Amino acid sequence: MINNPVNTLLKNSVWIALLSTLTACQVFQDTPSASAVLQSKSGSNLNGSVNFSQSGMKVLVTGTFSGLKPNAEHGIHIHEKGDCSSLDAMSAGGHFNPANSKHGNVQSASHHAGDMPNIMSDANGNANYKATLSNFSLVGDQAIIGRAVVVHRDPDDYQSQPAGNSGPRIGCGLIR
Ligand SMILES: [Cu+2]
Ligand SMILES: [Zn+2]
Repeated sequence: MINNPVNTLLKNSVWIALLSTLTACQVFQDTPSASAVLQSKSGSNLNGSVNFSQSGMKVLVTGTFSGLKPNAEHGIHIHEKGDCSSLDAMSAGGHFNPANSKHGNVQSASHHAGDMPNIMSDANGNANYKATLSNFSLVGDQAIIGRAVVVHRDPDDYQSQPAGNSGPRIGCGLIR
């Protein structure tokens, strides 16, 4: 084939189109998301869902809840097992803790990968939740997909071991 300038231009255009398509796919794969629909547990009336969206090294966590005790804080964590089958959600195991750390506030030096800030409910027992966290991920060895998000009746005190003394597990959802 003769390598004239028009042919070269055409070939380059095809390559640019192909590369653009590949780049678009790559960007899509680099921003994974996941969600969990909560099942009420321990005899609670909790309803809710939690969404996770990866942005670089951070995960944006958003959630909506109803049926909580009004005007109160409630612990919420990632638990290690994606098993919400038991009535008290104990089947979900302990806090996700691949680094074998102590339980604590996500803003302090020592905390589990699965630790999160408390939910705050309003006067009607509803809550909107939003937190940007870097202690877990949707990809790699800190990944939470396939694990469970658990909501508790009481506040996490961010100190007591091994789980912040946040009381019964009133909701559990598989992260997928
Ligand atoms: Cu928990
Ligand atoms: Zn913990």
